[in-house]
Amino acid sequence: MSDADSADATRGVELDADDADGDTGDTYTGSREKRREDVALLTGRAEYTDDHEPPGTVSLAFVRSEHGHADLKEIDTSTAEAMDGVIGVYTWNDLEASPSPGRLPLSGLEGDIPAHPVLATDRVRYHGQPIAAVVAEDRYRARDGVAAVDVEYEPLEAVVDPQDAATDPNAPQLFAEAPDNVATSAELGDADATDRAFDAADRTVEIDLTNNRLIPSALEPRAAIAEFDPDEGFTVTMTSQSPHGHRRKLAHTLGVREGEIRVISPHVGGGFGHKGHHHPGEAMAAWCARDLDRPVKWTATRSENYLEGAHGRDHRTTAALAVDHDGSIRGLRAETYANVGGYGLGVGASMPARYGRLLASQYAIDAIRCETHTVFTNTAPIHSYRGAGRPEAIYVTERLVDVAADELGIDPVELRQRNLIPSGAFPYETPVGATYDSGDYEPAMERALEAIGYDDRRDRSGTTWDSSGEDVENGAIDDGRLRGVGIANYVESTGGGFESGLVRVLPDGDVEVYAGTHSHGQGHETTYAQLVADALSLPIERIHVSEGDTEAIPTGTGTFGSRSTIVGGNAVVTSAEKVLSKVRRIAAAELEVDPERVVYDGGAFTVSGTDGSEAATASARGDEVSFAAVAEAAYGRGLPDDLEPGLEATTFYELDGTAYTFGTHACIVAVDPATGDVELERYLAVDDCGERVNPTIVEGQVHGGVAQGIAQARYEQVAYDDDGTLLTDAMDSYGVPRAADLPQIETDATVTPSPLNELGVKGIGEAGTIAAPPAVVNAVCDALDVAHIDMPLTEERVWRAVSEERGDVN
Ligand code: MCN
Repeated sequence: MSDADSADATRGVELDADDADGDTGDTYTGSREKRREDVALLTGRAEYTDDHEPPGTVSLAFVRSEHGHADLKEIDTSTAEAMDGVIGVYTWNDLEASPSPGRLPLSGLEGDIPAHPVLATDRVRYHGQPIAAVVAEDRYRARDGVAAVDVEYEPLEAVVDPQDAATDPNAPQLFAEAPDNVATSAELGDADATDRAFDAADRTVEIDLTNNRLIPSALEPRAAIAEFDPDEGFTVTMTSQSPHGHRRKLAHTLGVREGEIRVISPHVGGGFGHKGHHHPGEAMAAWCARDLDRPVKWTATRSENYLEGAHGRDHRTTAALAVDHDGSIRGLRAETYANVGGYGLGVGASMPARYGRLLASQYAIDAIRCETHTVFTNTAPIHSYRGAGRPEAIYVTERLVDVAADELGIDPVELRQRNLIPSGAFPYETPVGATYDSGDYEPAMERALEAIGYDDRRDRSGTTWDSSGEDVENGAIDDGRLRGVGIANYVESTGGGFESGLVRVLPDGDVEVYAGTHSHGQGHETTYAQLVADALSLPIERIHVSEGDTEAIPTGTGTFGSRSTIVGGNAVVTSAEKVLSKVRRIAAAELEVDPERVVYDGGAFTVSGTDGSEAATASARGDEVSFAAVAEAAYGRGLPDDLEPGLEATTFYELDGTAYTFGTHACIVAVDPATGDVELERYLAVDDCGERVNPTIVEGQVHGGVAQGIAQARYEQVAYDDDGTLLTDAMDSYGVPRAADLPQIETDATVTPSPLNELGVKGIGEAGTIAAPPAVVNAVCDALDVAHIDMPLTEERVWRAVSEERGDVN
């Protein structure tokens, strides 16, 4: 895209007054359609997995490891087996004796590292790992059965910190096949070029930081109900972000063919990544259903979800920035130890791609070098959690930039502006292998700075505002708190993989849309309907969107990586266009003219032409044929000889490249130095995800993501003790914020279309989780005038930082 094109392509969407909605008016796409799914969700009519209970359903519960690391000496199931209502008790021996491999598929790991067994073999590697399964007539008796299983452990020394696990020669080794507990190592960028950049730069700025470990806290815990029929195979109703992906992985674990499994996923109450991963619970339910010939249900308790559901983040990073005195960034270096937990669930593969490739953020940095080591520890498996590598990367860069600004005595905004990739440089290739498709960073940043009143705030940051003089005129409050302002720029890689979209026109003209993605809060039922209604010029009420059933839907990929709109959206639109071209041919036959003469508008076909031709005649007659009449013709009479009956099309859409969403988030904090309490006085997000299908849904996505980003910055921290016992196994110990803990989130947008797809869209689902942590931490560090505090910024940490800064504590 040229400079001029890019400038034209960027148009700000006003926050205030009449323009506030950014609604583009005459099309569904770009309008603020109300979310169709919400009526069912809000009135309790929506069916979730646990609501499904076929006749004869029995309950599954797990005996879980009480230790982080231990050998299993003996498992005595005899008492449980004899209990009233208990139907089956299983251990690894039963799985091993069956034709099923009984292990979750490994992905992204090198060598012969054993894959996660559904039930532990002879050793457990994390607290909560399933050891035995008990099936009983109801969930209470299943739990009683679990309590009656006696497990004899021989505890082993545990390691929970990934850097210790990889670098301490005395650290316990989890797998003989993974020396130093390292699952994978990856390098990105040119080491020599980076060394040269550091040698040439005026100075080096360094930081050591932790990206804190998190647990996804979806409202609905994971659940599955598995049914087995010897003729039909398995039907697994489950909480899934990726029904086809789960079918593939279940087939692997059960040792059957994909065609023998149907996965149905009804409404899903949030996932944030972890319902895209393959865990033991769902696979065991399916295995038991086949063994017992009964429908088997498993619904995780909140604690089980916390013990075993894939966690997120958990990086230890040492990073450095090579900068000149004038603020030019010449190079960046990062070395990261990333925890993968007791078994790898595939994070090894996504680490370098998602993490290292984002380290340039929005800056033109000549040389970047990133080394990552994914490391086994005695903790729950880690996988992608909303953002999946991007929040970790952007946090490193945006923190480094603030530290550099402080050391150089340059305003952090000025330092950012000096290094932004210019709008004329797109597509832009970073030194770590990312090609940014489009971007125009300056306007988004300007909007954020203006809206937050940056210059004024900056002048007064790090000071307590008192009631004298100018500050009062500027609205300052005499409350003795320290104010700070934080800015974070970000980019988010979106898209990836293929997606299926099927559009079927029924004989009465109604339209069914099927997509291989699966909404679990994102609102696809609304946004896909908007896109298809426009593509077919039909009222949106005629469009019916379905996801979540592998039998009804062509093989797809799923919803993660903020890919649904850009890949799934383009798939359904392409199918709609294919259908429309057939509709046009049928209409032409009905109107007895060439297809080129057919004009489609407002759901009806007419004929253009004034030249005395047959078209002109038809036009003069005022001939018109409706979309519904054409649909009917497609299934019956009047079809041209060269067309087969039916009116549907399927597309397997793949994006050629990756679309990079971007933006600037800004935040103002007030810190009470006496207590360490932090109040977010304002939080403002300016995001650019290209064309917005539905601005309200986009803003909702930003709100949710920012809430989770603030949660990471301020409240959430998974804690294990040295033995690998999970201390934060419930919501009373894990700090999920309540609504009242969050500020009003203000949103604004610029629109820079992606040239990679006709809709011009990019994803938005994870932006908030990426930008919010550095925005908040930058603001608090600014207020306290300290270089760095690790997340979460608990009162104690903040109070200690203030006190240390003032020399009050040692
Ligand atoms: N959208 C739009 N215009 C755009 C981009 C997106 O109108 N330019 C709309 C979409 O049409 C869609 C929504 O915004 O309705 C999100 O779209 P997209 O960015 O494509 O992301 P996905 O639908 O693929 O969702 C995935 C993303 C991820 S990776 C996680 S994790 C996540 C998230 O979305 N988990 C969520 N949002 C969540 N929201 C809820 N409520 N619950 C979760 O678990």
